[in-house]
Amino acid sequence: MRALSLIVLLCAFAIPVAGCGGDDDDSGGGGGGSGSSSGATNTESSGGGAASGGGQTLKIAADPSGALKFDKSSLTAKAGKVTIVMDNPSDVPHAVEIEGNGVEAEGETVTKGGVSKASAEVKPGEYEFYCPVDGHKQAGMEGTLTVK
Ligand SMILES: [Cu+2]
Repeated sequence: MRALSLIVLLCAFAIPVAGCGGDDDDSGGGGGGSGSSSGATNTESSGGGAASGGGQTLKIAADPSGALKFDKSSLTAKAGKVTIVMDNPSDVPHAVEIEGNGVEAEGETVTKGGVSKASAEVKPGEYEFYCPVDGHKQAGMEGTLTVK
C-alpha cells in the first residue's frame, strides 16, 4: 500500500516535467516551441536523447541576473557531434551559436525558462560559442570551445 501511494506521488511530481509514463508529448520543450530549428545541420531525434550517434552534450547557462555572459567561458569536447545546450534563466533573450572552422550552427533565441541548442560536427581545433543576439557577444557573452 505504502509503496503504491509513493509511486503515485512521484508520478504526480513528474507530470509537469515529463508527463507520467513518458508518452509522446515533447518536441518544443519549454519556451518558444517549434522544435524544427533553423540550422541545416540538425539531425535531432527530438528531446529524449536516446543516446544515438554518440554525440556529446555540453551544458551552459546564461547569467540568471540578466548579465550578458554565460556561466562558462570555455568548453572542451571530443571531435564528432557536439550539442551545446544553453539554459536561459533570465528575462533577457539569449541564444547560443557555435562558429569556427567553417562551422556555423545557431540555436533558437529563447527567453526565461527556455533552452537554446546548437549542434555541429566538429573536428579538433578551436571554435567559439557565443550569443548571437545583437550586441551580446560584444558585451562578453562568448567563450571558446576546444575540440580534441
Ligand atoms: Cu545573449
